[in-house]
Amino acid sequence: MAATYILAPKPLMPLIMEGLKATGRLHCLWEMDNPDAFILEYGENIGAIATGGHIKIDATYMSKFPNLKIVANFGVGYDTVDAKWAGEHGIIVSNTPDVLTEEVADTALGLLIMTVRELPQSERYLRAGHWQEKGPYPLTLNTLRGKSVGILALGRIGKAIATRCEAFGLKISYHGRTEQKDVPYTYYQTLVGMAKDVDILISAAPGGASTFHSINAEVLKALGPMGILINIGRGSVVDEKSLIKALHDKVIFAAGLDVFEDEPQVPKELIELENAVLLPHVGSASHHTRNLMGQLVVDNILAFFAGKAPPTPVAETPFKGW
Ligand code: NAP
Ligand code: 8YV
Repeated sequence: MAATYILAPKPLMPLIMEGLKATGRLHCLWEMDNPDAFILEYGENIGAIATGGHIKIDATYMSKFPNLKIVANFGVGYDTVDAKWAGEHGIIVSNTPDVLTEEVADTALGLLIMTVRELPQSERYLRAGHWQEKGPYPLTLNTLRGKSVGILALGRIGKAIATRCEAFGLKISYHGRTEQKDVPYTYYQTLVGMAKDVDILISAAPGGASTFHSINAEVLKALGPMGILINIGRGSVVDEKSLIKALHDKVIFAAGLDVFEDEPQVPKELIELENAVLLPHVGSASHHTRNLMGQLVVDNILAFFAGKAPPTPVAETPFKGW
C-alpha cells in the first residue's frame, strides 16, 4: 500500500501542527495551490484528518478519503463531525474529553456570577466615570442567595458545574435523556418542567440534531421574569431569536452566553441588550487546558500510526482495531 498521510484542512494550534509535522506525514490543505485537485489526486493516501472548530466533516467530505481511519477533533464537542457515518464506515472519531472539564466549569460559574450580579455592567459604570459623577452602582435585583439551578445535560462538565454550585449553596436539579441513579440531584423528565421549578438554567449540552433549539420560547417563559439562562454548551441548543425576544421583553431576567448559533457572528440585537453577558467561546481557553487538548489530538493520530488503541475515541466509534 502507498504511504499514509495526515490531512489538516485548516490551521490548528502550534502544539498540534508541530506534533503532526514531526511525523513527516502532514499535508496542510490551506497551503495547496488547488486543494480540490490535491484531494482528487492524493485522497486515497489520507489515513488521518486533524480538525477542530467550525469545519464540517460530513459524509460527503469523508467519502473523498477511501482509506481514512481516524478523524481527530480538537474539542470535546464533535457536532461538526458525522460520527455516526464514520462509525458505520470503520473510521474512528476522537475528541478531547476530561482535560477541559474543570476549566469549562470554572468559566460557567464565572459567567453565572457575572450575569446575576451584573459585574460587567458595574465595571463599565466605573470605567465610564459614573461612580464619581452619579454615586454607587445600583443594587442588583438578582442574587444567588437562596436560588436553585437546573442543569441541562449532567455529563462531565455538567457534573463539575453541579459540584461548584453545591459549594455556593444552590439547590441543584438536572434534565437529560436518562435519569442517573448515582447523583444526589433531582431529575426532571422534561426540560420545561425543570425550567418552571428553577431560578437558573445552565446548559452544558452538546450540539447536534437531538438538542437543536431545546431551549425555546416555551422553556424561557417557564424560567420566568427573574430567571437566568447560562449557556456554556453549544449555541445551537438555544433558539437565539426567541432568546433575544425573551431578554428584550423581560420574559427572563438575564442571560450569560459563551456560545452562539453562528460563531463568530453574534447578532447585533444580542450585543445591544444590557441584560446579556457575552463571552467569545472562551470556556476552555487557557494555555494550560488548550495544550492538554492539543496533545490529545496528536496522541490519537500517533496511536493510529503506531497501530495502538486511540486514547479517546467517541462513543459512536468504539475502537476494534485498525
Ligand atoms: P459529556 O460528558 O458527553 O456530557 C454530555 C451530556 O449531554 C450527557 O450527560 C448526556 O446525558 C447529555 N445529552 C446528550 N444528548 C442530550 C439530549 N438530546 N438532551 C439532553 N441531554 C443530552 O460531554 P461534556 O464533556 O460534559 O461536554 C458537554 C458539551 O459541552 C460538549 O459537547 C460541548 O458542546 C460543550 N463544551 C463547550 C465548551 C466551551 O468552551 N464553551 C468547552 C467544552 C465543551 P444523557 O445521555 O443522559 O442525555
Ligand atoms: C473549544 C469546545 O474551544 O471542547 C469543546 O467542545 O467547545 C471548546 O473547548 C473548541 O472546540 C475549539 O475550537
